[in-house]
Amino acid sequence: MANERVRERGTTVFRPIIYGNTAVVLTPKERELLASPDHTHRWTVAVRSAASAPDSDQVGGADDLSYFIKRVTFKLHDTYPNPSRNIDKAPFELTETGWGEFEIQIRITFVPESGEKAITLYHHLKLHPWTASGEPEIPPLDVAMKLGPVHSWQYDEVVFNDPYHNFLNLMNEHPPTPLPKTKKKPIPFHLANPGSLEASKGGVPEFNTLMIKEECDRLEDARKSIIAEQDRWRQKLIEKEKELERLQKEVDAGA
Ligand code: SLL
Repeated sequence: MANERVRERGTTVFRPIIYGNTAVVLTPKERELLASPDHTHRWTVAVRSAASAPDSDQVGGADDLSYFIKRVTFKLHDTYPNPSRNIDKAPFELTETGWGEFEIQIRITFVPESGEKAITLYHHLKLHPWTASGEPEIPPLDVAMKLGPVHSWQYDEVVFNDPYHNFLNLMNEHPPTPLPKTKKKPIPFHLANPGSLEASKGGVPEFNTLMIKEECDRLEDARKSIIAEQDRWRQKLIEKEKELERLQKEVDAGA
């Protein structure tokens, strides 16, 4: 087709995604049934749409992302057999068992009509609960089990600049489910401490637009404090320069 490879210059299209993992402690029974009895956790690493499906107990994943994602490769720790795992259809996730945390390389390949290069993200597989400071870093398994599933998710946006005309059409045919305005479930995501009351009632964290606002506020506060800090140091520098000038004059007068 004649128009297929025409780029829409100056246009940007993006899709909100989350990537990360959930993990649960295996029961002694489950461990007995495993080929590797030293494994203590079952975990799922995933790339999902940011919005959660209505009434779902899953973080994110309202939309099927296979209209623009062709493959997700999860590169696991070398202690795993065939550590490079390709997932070629939605949901782009992988469930495994293991005993240790490690960095997972997540490579996202886009559909060929996008003409886009693959991107690589990194996620630290989180197995152990988010404990408050002062507590031992890794609680014993029986304690961790009572705390419930561990969640560790990162929000991101996949941005395509100057997309091909056809690809842009394809993207526009699949608008993302918007994030909810407020959290439906009363559990603050970044404090997704599985020991919380909400979690014990089965609450699951969810990304929402309030979190975007909170992040903007944090950035704005950081920007202001950097400016204040700069002013303080600039003032100090001016004072020191004046002092230098004064001392230089003294030296010159004495010479
Ligand atoms: C650590 N640096 O020492 C990390 C490595 C490796 C985790 C963690 C299963 C391996 C298998 C597994 O959990 N590997 O038995 O297949 O904590």
